[in-house]
Amino acid sequence: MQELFSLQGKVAWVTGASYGIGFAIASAYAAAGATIVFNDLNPELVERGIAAYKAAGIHAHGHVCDVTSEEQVNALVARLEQEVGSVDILVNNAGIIKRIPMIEMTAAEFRQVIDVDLNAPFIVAKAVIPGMIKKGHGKIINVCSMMSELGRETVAAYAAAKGGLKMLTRNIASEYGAYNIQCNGIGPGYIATPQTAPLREPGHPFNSFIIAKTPAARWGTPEDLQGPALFLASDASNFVNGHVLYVDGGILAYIGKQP
Ligand code: NAP
Ligand code: GCO
Repeated sequence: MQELFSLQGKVAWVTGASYGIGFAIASAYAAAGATIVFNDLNPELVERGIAAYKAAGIHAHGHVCDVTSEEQVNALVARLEQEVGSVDILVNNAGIIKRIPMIEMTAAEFRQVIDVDLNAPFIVAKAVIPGMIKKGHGKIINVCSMMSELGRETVAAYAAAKGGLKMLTRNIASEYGAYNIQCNGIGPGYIATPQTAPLREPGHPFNSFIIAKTPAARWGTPEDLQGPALFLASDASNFVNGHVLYVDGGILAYIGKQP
């Protein structure tokens, strides 16, 4: 069984993984034996990430790369092939959110969210798939959301992007499954990270709303995602394709607290 979940000898690239969910997923992959590559938007974040991995006993390869830029992504993939080998496992984790009522949101703001949360996973997956085809295997894990299934006030662009990412996941699985490439989504519920910090401020009504909506009666932690993300990256999931694994403490199963 240990062998089935081992990532020994694998190169795993987790995008936007200096901290938060990406950092937790990459740390789990390192513990399972993978070589870790991550990128972030600026040198300060990359340095901060390298130091955080080092403190956790992990030698991670950090690079500055904006995942919305096809040019930067292709250049990084070429560099990785020289430095660590081609990517076996890709986690499209980098993401942004803008919480703005839809009729106040500009088209430029909407486009920016779609660019990072949907176009970028396409760009990065497209860049690594040829190497996976050559190797005869590959794992792509797209970080989806509750908003891949549900709507809520103020997150129109994010929901459109994460819903689209679920379908991109199914399409990659459909198009490249025959090459032994598995593309699945992981759908975190409400997780305590800097992205959700504004919603968790003391006294914010959203905090008690989420706890009431979650059968587990708590916010998730980035560590809650480690086991499911390892499953999707390992040989244990070799016949699981086009699936979104929701890790949400039961939110999607629950109608809500009865009055
Ligand atoms: P986070 O704390 O905001 O981290 C996201 C990371 O992505 C940051 O390091 C960010 O860099 C980076 N990033 C943003 N745009 C980028 C770009 N163009 N190129 C490269 N890197 C970029 O978010 P998180 O909460 O850990 O979320 C990680 C993923 O999980 C996201 O896709 C998010 O939508 C998803 N998710 C989160 C939750 C939750 O409850 N937290 C739930 C469901 C899904 P900067 O720091 O420079 O912005
Ligand atoms: C929100 C957004 C995110 C969530 C997450 C849910 O409601 O503001 O949906 O912040 O954290 O993506 O899965």
